[in-house]
Amino acid sequence: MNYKIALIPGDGIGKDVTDAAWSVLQKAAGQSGFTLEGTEFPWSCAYYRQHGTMMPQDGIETLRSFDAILLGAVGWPAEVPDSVSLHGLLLPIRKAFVQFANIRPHRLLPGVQGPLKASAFDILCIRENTEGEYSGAGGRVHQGTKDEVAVETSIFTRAGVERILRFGFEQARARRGKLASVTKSNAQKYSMVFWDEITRQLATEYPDVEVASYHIDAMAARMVMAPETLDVVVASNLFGDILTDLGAAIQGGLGFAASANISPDRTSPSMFEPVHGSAPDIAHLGIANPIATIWSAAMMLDHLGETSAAAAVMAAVEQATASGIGTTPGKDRTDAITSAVLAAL
Ligand code: GGG
Repeated sequence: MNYKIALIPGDGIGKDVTDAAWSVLQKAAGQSGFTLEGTEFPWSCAYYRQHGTMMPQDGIETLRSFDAILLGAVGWPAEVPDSVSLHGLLLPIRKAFVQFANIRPHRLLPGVQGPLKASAFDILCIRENTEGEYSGAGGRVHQGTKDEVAVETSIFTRAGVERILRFGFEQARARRGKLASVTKSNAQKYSMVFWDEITRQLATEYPDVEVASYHIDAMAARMVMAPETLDVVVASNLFGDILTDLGAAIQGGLGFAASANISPDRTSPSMFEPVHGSAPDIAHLGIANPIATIWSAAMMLDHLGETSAAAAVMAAVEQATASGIGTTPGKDRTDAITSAVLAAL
């Protein structure tokens, strides 16, 4: 079997971490008897400076023919505003390919010391990925005057909320049977009350899943105080984005936080990327931790149906971290961590 993979390293440390993950993927593929054919696209803030757009006009159509996308990081705020780079590349890909489920696992890898006393947690955050607060609906008028107004509307559709919650229920059913649905329905009395209602409606179809609704503030506290009580956590685009940085923190840092943007009906490619951004402060120093991207690459193999290769990559990552490699920020260089994973593989 041959899989066509679109590689978008992006900005900053994106190139270092995708190169690392690609070398691990190639070795895993060779061992498991399939091939991965990569095509690299230079779409990034550097591309924007040359062309005035983050990707070409036919970028989405170009990506459509691939089996999956591996992305590094997007953003170089010193030269391109983050709002331009995010809305020019990452968000359009997620929306165009209906990658409505952004899956982000949070657990401690062996040998990694998190900041909490609790170490036995295993949380799967599922972030709604195509609408909500990141819909891009809004505008500004009277710019630069004292009468200036900015409006940004969150869009929650029944179809969008129902499909992400149903995805969450299914994941909970396949794991430990617990779903936490996150809103702020005391303050946001339309969209979030709507989300809570749909949670209750779907719960009747999943009597085997234990469901609880939390406000985002209570969930933030619970992830710190009692993370071991959580299994699957499902949240809107913005809330999921914020909670998963907290998830990254409790699992030892952004260097360990993996993610998959899943298009569940498989009519379009899914995209795999670390949660972290381009980290301009450490770009080009060769010290970025590639583990989040290697873990995301393992999620890609799993999605492609190469489950034993995916498990082998994760076992290799865990063997490397258990021996202390890559567990302390800044201690091991990107290539040393990659070599340790390759050796374990
Ligand atoms: N690794 C992808 C990346 O560059 N993430 C940075 C970021 O700001 N992402 C926003 C988002 O995930 O919505």
